[in-house]
Amino acid sequence: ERYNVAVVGATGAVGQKMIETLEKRDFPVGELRLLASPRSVGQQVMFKGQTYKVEEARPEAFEGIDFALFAAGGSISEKLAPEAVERGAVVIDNTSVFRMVPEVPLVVPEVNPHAISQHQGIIANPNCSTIQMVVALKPLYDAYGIERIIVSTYQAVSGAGQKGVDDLLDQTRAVLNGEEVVGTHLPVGSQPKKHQMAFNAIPQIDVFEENGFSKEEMKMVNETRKIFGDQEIQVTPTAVRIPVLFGHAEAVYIETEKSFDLEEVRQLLEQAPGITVLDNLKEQEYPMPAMAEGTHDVYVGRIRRDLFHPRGLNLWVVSDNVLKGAAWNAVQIAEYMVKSK
Ligand code: 11C
Repeated sequence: ERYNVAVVGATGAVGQKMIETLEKRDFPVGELRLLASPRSVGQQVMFKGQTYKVEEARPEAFEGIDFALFAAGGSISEKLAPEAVERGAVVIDNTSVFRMVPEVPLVVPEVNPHAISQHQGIIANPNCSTIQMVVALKPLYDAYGIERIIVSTYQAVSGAGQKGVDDLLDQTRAVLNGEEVVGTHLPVGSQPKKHQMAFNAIPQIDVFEENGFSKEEMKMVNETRKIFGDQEIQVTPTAVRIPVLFGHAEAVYIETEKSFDLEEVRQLLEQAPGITVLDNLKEQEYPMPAMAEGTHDVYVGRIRRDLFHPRGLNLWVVSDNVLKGAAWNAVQIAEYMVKSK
C-alpha cells in the first residue's frame, strides 16, 4: 500500500530533511505534495530523482492526503492542520502549538508509541532537546523510576533555523577577518537585542517566562512530563546555545527512585532502541555533535555514578537536532503508523 504525503514548509531546514528522510527510508509514498508559503511557490525540490514543484499551502492542497508533515511554523500549523484533518489526513506537527493540548498525543516512538493510537487527527512532535533526553532516559525510567532530572543543554544554532546557521557562519568569518561582528538573529529573532554567537555561549533559547526559565527550558519540563505520563518528575533545565551547527548535547543528571547497578545501566542503554552507547574513557570515546550529525541515533556516554547522591547518575547525551530532534522523529511516527495498520 502507498500513502499520499504532504510536507508543509518543504523549503525550510526541517522540511528539506523530512523529504530526504522519506527518500532514505523508502517510505511508501504514493503522491508527494510539497507545500510552502506563497514566496516559495514554484521552487523545485528533488525526491527520488524526480523534480517536484512547490505548491501553495492552502486548505484544498490536503485533499486526498494521508499523512501531512508540518514544519512551517506555529501559525501555519494552527491555521492549516485542522483543515488537513478535516480532509482526512493525519497531521504530524513539528511546531509547539498543539504539544500540550490534552487530546493531542506527544510522541517519541522509542518512548510512548502507545499514545499514537489515541490521536484525533493531530500528533505532535516534541521539541528537539526534549526528544533526545527522553530517548536516553526511557530504559532507566522503566527500570528504576526517575524522581529528578537536572539538565544543561549545549544546543546547535540550527535549532534556530537557517538564520541561526547564517549568523554563526557570518560572525565566525567576521571575527577571523578582524571585522565588526554583527548579530542579526540570535538569541531570539523576535527580540531587539542580538548577541555574538561566534566564540561565545548564550544562556537564552527563546524568550523568558515569568518564572525566570526560558520557553525552551519550560518545554523540557512540560513535554518530558507529558511523554512519560508522569506529572511528578522534577525537571531543572538550563538551555544554552553554543557555536555548533548541527547536533545538540546535554549534560543530564538524574536521581532514580530505586537504586541502580552501573553495569546494568550500561546494558539497559546498550539494548534500548534508538540509542548508541559511546563510553570508553581509555580510548577517549564519548559522543560529540560533529559525529552525530546526519545520523538518526541518540548517543550516550560519560555514564557515571554521582559522587554524593546514592541514586544519582550522570549522562552525556548527543543527537542530531534536525533529524531525531525533528524530521526523523516525524517520519518515524508515520512509519510506526504504517507498520501497525
Ligand atoms: C532550538 N529547540 O534549538 C529549539 C528549536 O519547539 O520545536 C525547536 C523549537 C520547537 O532552538
